[in-house]
Amino acid sequence: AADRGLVVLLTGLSGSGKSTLARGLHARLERGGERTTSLLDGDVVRRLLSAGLGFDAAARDLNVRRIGFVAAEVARHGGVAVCAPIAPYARSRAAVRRMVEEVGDLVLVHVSTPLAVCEARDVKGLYARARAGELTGMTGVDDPYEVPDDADLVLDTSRVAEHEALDRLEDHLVAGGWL
Ligand code: GGZ
Repeated sequence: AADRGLVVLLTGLSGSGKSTLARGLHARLERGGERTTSLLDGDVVRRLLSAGLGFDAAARDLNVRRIGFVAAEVARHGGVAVCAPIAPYARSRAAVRRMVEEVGDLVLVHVSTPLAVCEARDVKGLYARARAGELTGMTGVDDPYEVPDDADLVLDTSRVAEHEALDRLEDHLVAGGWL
């Protein structure tokens, strides 16, 4: 499977640590030099690929499908794509799975850091704004996060350190024959 295209999709709440893990995994894969890796960074996706899209259900679904489409193209050519949208809806994640599995493999990682921890971190102050009623449709507050029942790996960054989480991810990819 070392030549199979691979998409690693990290899903979880805002502040769960997805982006940090995605960037860390990307760096490790690049350093390893065995696989060329594309990082579909959330901020960049929202700024370019999904510029102008909001956060209602239809927009989120489209955003996640766009990421899936690009990631599947990377996988089609034998590369690895690492992406980390919230991807709160099972339906959108299933659509990504279908696109990817036509051409390669999908590893779904649920970054399961509890809401209370994400909210305590509140890196961008979004949870505070949502609690104050200044922001509506915040995932975990007044918009749903549908917990995946098909995750290959579940990582809670309030319980495992970043390096440990990255070790587990890497071990999983080695065990699956992708590295
Ligand atoms: C959730 C929001 C919202 C709402 C803005 N709900 O922690 P962040 O700031 O940097 O990451 C979040 C990001 C989520 O975008 P995604 O493209 O990953 O979401 S989805 O997969 O649902 O399309 C957060 C910020 O955007 N943000 N408003 N209402 N997160």
